[in-house]
Amino acid sequence: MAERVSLAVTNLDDRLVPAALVDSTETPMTSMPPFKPSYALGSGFGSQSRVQVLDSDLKFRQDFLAFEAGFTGGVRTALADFNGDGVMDIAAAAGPGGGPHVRVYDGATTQDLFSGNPVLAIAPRLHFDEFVFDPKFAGGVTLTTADVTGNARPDLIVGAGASGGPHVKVYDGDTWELAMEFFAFETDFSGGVTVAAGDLSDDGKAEVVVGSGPGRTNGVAVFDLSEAGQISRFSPYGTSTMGLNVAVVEERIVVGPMSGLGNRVLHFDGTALFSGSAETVLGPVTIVAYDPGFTGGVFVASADVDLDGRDDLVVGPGAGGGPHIKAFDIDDGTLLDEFFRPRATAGDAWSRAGVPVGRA
Ligand SMILES: [Ca+2]
Ligand SMILES: [Ca+2]
Ligand SMILES: [Ca+2]
Repeated sequence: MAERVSLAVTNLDDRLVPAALVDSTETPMTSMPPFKPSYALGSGFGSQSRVQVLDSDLKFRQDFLAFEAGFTGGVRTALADFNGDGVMDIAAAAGPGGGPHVRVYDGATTQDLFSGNPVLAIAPRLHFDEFVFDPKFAGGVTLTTADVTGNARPDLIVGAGASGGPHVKVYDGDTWELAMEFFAFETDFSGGVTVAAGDLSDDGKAEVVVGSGPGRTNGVAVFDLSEAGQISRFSPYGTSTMGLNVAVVEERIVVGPMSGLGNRVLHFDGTALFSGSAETVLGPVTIVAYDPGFTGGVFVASADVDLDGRDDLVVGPGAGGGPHIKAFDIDDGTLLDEFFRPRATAGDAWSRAGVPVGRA
C-alpha cells in the first residue's frame, strides 16, 4: 500500500554555484569514438576507485581510476551524455572513507584502457568536480543520472551514503547549478540513501526514487519534483531494517537488498503510483539474482544490454561476492547476459569487494 502526500520543493537556483571547473579549453590527448555502453561498473568499498565501461560485446571501452590511486573507498558510477556530443560521459562518486567527492568525466576525453595508469595522468576534461555534501562527511555518495528538470538534458542526482542523513541533491546537468535538494526520510535518520530516477508519470520529467539505508524500516520514496509533485512511499521488504539499493528500469521500480536477505531483487510497477489509485501498485515480481546462500546484497541498475531499445536490469554483487555481473530482461526475467569482471592487475584484492553497477 503506498502513501501519498503533497510535496513542496525548495528551488535553490540562487544558491552557490559550484566553483570553477577544470579548464575545458585544454586539448584532449585522446579521443573516444562513440559507442553504445552496456555496462557501467564501479568498485566496492576496500578497493581503488576503478570505473569500467563495457559495450554489449563485453569489450572494455573505458577503464580508469576516478579518484586518487591511494583512495580505497571504492566508487559508484552512472553514465549520461551531459554535453550532448553523442558520447556518454561518466559520473563517479567516491565511496566511504574520503570526502563526498563527485566528478563527471567527459567521455570523449577519458580513457585509460589497461595502461595501468590512473586516468588523471592524461588530464581528462571534467564537467563537474565537487564535494556535494559537507567536506567532512566520509560516508560516501550514491548517484544516478536522468532528466529531472525536463529540458531533455540529463541531470545528476546524488544521495548521502552510509552514516549520512537522507539528503538528496539534483544538479542541473546543463548549467551544473544545484537545482533542488530535499530530505527523503526523517531528517534525523543517519543510514544514508541510494538514488535512482526515471519518468514514471510520463510528463517528460524524471521522478527521483530514493531507497533508505540500514537502520530504519526499509523504505522506497518516489518524488515527483514537478510543480504537481507528490511523494509516494512503500516498504518492499516488510518491516526489515536492511538498506535498499534502487533502480528504475523502464516503468519498473527495482529494489535490491544491501545485505541480509542477500539475493532477492523485487520490482514494482512505478506508473501505478501516478495512475490515480495508489492501491493498484502491482507486484512485486521477484528475481533471484544470486545463489540463495549469498547474503552480501545486490546492486541494481538499468542499461540496454541487448540493444533492443528497452532498458534491462543489471545486477552486481555486494561485498563478499565474486565480481559476477548479470543482466535480466525486466519484462520476463530472462537472464540475458552474465560475466565475471576481470581483475585489474594480477593479484589485486578487489575482486570480492563487490561491484556497484550504474546506469549505462
Ligand atoms: Ca558527452
Ligand atoms: Ca535536465
Ligand atoms: Ca515525471
